[in-house]
Amino acid sequence: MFKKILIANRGEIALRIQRACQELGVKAVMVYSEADRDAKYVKLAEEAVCIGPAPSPLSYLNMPAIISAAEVTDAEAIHPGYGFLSENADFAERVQKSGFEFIGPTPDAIRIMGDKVAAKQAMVQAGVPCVPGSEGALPDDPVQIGRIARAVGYPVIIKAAGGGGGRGMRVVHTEAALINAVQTTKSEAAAAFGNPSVYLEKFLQNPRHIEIQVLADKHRNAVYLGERDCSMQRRHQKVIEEAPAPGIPRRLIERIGERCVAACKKIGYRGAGTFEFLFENGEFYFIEMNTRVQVEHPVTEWITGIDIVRTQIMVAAGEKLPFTQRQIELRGHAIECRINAEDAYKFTPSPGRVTMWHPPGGPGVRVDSHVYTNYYVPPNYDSMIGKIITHGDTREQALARMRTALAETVVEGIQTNIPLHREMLVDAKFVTGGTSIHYLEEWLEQHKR
Ligand code: MV4
Repeated sequence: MFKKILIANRGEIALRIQRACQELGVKAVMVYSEADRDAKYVKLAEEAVCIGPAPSPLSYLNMPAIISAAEVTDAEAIHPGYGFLSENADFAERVQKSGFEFIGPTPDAIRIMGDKVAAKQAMVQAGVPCVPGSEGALPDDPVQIGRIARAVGYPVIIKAAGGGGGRGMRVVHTEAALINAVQTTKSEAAAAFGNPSVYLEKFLQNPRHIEIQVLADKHRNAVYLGERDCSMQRRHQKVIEEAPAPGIPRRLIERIGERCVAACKKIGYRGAGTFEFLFENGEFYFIEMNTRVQVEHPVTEWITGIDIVRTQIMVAAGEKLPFTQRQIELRGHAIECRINAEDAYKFTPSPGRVTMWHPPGGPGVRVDSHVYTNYYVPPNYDSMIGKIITHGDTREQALARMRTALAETVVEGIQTNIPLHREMLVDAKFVTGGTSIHYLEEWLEQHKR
């Protein structure tokens, strides 16, 4: 096992990784920007290194500063967390070439999954079901593009190969609008991602977002840890996640999970990963793969009893996965509410001093947050300041515990989205379960204030 790891992230996930290090007896080096200097999770680490001023491009995205911090502290490995440099293949490569272990997949795997056309081709070859569409990037010839779209059937969606997470997409309803939409998406993609390549898919009108968590080691062992339902989102930002996904038969999950594991083995994937699917009319359609630990990993940790962050570190150190697929059993139901420093209905960011932080507790409640009374939420980063996760034997119990947890929680001095969560947790359709990716945005439209 490593003696020392550098944590190249901030906030709640930096604290989460530090906790895993403590449990493994691994020393943690925290890097921080000037904006995070006084945060308690920074003081808690064995060592801490300032990597630059508050703006992320100068600190948490500053590759030479982070690698230098690893050098001066003699760390052996770098955990990138999520966001920032976590899915940057060039960073993973520079980490490796500087003699450190990157806690994540190989640079090649990150690169393939970052190119959505290459990722989809890899999945088709590995037998993972994908959304019907163009095989590979669209050609330049408008006649051929027209033929592809007609064969797929309208509506279609044009997506940038360099996009992902909802960036660089355009829905097309008629042949008349097709060529213009392709041209516009290509120019935007060239400007935004430096890659004009686009592909086309059948547009699914009312799907759910279901994702499969996988873990793989360096010895070609891979397992899936069930699914998560992440359909409750606004503008591609997840708000509530849960596991298992309500109403989806176990045998369907098992079938798709086995496909994901086969794909991992085929491409030599290692570390934690997530296969994102759209689920509509009883069918799964692969859309993207995330090559990092995700914000919502705790719901999977709770229903499987597996520590995903600890396992990431163990497999990066070369250890074999300490469990087989047969040993993985799902127990109960878990729900996560993301706590954001923002206006609950206008969604404007609300940074500033937290004058009171009173987190919930009790049976079946977990809080992942770096916040405390008198913590200052800097305006420079993502608005998510923590997560409340509840577990129960049943979905009903997990929901009931979440309602109690949200009622107990006190955050003063800044605005948060907790009022929205309290409303969602008593919303009849959400409580029934199985709402689509459009549900929250439609609800907000109908409850304008
Ligand atoms: C789609 C789609 C419908 N049909 N692809 C958005 C984020 C990116 N990961 C893929 N996205 C979508 N791709 C086809 N063929 C609808 C979306 C989509 C979406 C997907 C997941 C979660 C939220 C979403 C919100 C709007 C659109």
